[in-house]
Amino acid sequence: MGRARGLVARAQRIVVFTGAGMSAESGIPTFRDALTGLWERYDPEQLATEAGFRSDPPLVWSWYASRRQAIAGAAPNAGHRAIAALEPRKPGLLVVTQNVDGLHQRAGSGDVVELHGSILRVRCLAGCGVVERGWQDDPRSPPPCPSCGAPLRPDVVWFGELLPEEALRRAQRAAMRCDLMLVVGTSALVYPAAELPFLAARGGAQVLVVNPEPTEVDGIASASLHGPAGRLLPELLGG
Ligand code: BV8
Ligand code: ZN
Repeated sequence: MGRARGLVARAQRIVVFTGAGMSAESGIPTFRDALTGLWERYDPEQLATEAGFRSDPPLVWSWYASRRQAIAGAAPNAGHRAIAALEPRKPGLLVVTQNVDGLHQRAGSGDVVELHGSILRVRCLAGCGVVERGWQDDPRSPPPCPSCGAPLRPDVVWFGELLPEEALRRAQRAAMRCDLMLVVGTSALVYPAAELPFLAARGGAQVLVVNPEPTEVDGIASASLHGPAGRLLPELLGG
């Protein structure tokens, strides 16, 4: 832990890159674990696709409704809070997340790039431009678009879909410029997000991993802390 704390103390330009493990201690199942009970016979890469939604809108909509319910009942954990508390001491700190749960923002992080969108918004499936944060929520089926009547869909990035251009460009630029990338709670298997730690290392940054399990990123890491984010981040980032 001492060496890792030294890396944080010396860093000027920090990017914190997070995945589902960041929210595990808030009671939000990781992407791999999200398919329990009702959902265990489905493949996330089936449910989280436009084809999956078009083939069975009520099924996919109710999966997102069940995840939204879990998120509404959850709170940021000590890991989210430690990252938010570091911000004033490290001006320019940027959080780049694959999570769609909004917990970094609820913990007080002021600058968060949502690479894969947010489950707290919906947009028009037909792409007429409607994006909404509040809507008549019936967990059984997607409401119609108030403008063109097409179904509304979660404002997330589905597999096979391009990431929001500005978000991806901002994340890649920050990765190439940072001097420390903290990689928390991600298996780093989904692209192009998983490329970011490698971009940072190629740019000369130190890479610091926090994850109970070994991941693809350990090979390029200056240090890997094997344990839960909610326990380790307050120790690593605390003043
Ligand atoms: C695209 C939003 C252009 C939706 C998500 C190159 C090679 C191979 C495949 C591809 C490639 N390029 C593109 C692809 C295809 C695909 C892809 O990467 N597939 C993978 C599966 C191989 N990528 C795409 O489709 C992307 N779009 O490329 O468009 C294009 C277009 C057409 C054709 C080709 C290319 C879009 C990807 C985004 C999909 N949307 N989410 C929703 O949430 O419903 S991805 C979703 O899954 C998450 O956002 C996240 O990114 C990913 C899950 O990963 P993690 O967050 O890391 O979670 P996971 O459960 O895997 O792991 C949890 C980790 O936490 C573990 O390591 C565990 O040990 C750790 N942990 C557990 N507890 C704790 C902990 N850590 C700390 N503390 C704890 N307490
Ligand atoms: Zn519409």
